Amino acid sequence: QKKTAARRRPEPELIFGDLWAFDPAPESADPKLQSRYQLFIGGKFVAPKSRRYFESINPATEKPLAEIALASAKDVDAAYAAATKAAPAWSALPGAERGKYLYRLARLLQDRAREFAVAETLDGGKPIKESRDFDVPMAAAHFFYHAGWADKLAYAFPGATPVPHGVVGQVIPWNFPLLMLAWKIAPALATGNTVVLKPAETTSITALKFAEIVMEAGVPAGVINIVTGAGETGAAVVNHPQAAKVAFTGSTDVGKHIMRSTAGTGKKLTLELGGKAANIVFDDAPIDQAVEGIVNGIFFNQGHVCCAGSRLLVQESVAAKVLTRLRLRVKNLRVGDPMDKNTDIGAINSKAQLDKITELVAAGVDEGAEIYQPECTLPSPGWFFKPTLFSGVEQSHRIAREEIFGPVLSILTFRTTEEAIEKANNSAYGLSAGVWTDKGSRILKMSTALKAGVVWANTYNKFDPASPFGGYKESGFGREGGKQGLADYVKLT
Ligand code: TAP
Repeated sequence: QKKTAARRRPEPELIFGDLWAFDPAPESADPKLQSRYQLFIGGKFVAPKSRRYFESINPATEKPLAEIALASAKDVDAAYAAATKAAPAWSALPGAERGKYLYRLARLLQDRAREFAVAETLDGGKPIKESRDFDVPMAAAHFFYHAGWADKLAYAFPGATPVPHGVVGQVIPWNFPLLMLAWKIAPALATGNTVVLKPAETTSITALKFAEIVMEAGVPAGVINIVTGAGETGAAVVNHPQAAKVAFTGSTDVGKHIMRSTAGTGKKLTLELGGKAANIVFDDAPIDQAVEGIVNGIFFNQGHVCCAGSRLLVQESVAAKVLTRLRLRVKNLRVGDPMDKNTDIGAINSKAQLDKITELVAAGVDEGAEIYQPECTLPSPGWFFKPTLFSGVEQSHRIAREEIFGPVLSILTFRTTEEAIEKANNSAYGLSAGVWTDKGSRILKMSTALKAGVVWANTYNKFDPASPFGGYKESGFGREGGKQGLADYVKLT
């Protein structure tokens, strides 16, 4: 009988084999979008003092989805006032009580998972199978994980008393809108801080839907405030005098700017910035498995991933074999409607990002690398880009040095382990890396030698809330996730 039941249950379509995935209720698939979203300040939705709104566009159709309030400096002031007022009571709550709110947020996200997945895909362009199996479950997992820490902080910092900073200003990018929100809000709340968060201009909707959940969960007014807008709103969040800590995820350029503007203010700062990860394949690697890892590493979320395996370093003796198999695999990727659950590569998040990718790909051709793109028809309207492989790439090429943040892989070769290490570390960035080999000793050697915050071995893009994530060099500093991620949200006394 057991066997029959097992046979009847369809295999979940988990492309990234995520442990945290679950079956959301099918009836909740309606994204329930409002035509206009207000700011979320002091526990309620309020119209912006600026009286201005901007449109959030569906990148797969180029049609507006909703109007979003544009927060001015005065609105950001109001958000900080609410967060400051809420801070003493929130930090004084017993950890177990704060944990209950986090558990509630996690469960409500699970209850409305399908609705959130659809909203995330419509607003950001990522394939629905990714938002359904990765973004939303991982966001819920992040709240569950930090709920567990809320009453155990004394164990995380033995011999010291962790004290929250107070109000934290948080600014996030557009590539994983809900997940980045979870990475920011969950540890801040667990450690007793209150927050003012600004989502990216092109992907504010799931943050505002999250505000609905915050109300439903009864989180005290002012503990979570969400202000939407463009870069100026972000700058107002970062530079506000009541921000005791600033947590930023985004580009290295803006990160450098923020570091300069917060210098000398006494604000605690953490930066999660760009990357140009090396995914390194040795000749003893299981090649088919490695090819899947390469594809996942660069084409997951259209390559809009800070830790994307965007530089493939392949050992010369297997380079031709890997390239042939890679081309075949790329030929079979489905580019198209993000709402189709068979789509592998969805829409590019914005026209500006599409232009940036197009410009860098043209530079790759100009500099002499060999381009491969499969024959396929891209949907129109909508912002789409073909999966692209560049072979014969030199270290000096722009496509080997600059973050493309799109579905474009630059392939370089190496002969010896030392050459692989030298090439992998020859980057201004240091966020992540991948190593494919049969030898355990080589994995250990590489993970020590590679200057990257995360090194995956014989896998890629594996995440867990318990595992700290963050970079070296121009990829930023500070860690998110795990016990280490909590440390940036407290002062130890
Ligand atoms: P950015 O242009 O840097 O934008 C990030 C956020 O900062 C957005 O909310 C943006 O608002 C805001 N912003 C812009 N100018 C600002 C300023 N002067 N002061 C304060 N905030 C400002 O990056 P992006 O294009 O959204 O995201 C892509 C980048 O993020 C990539 O480089 C990627 O590698 C990085 N990223 C890193 C990680 C980690 S964990 N390291 C994770 C995801 C992404 P607008 O949206 O309105 O411009």
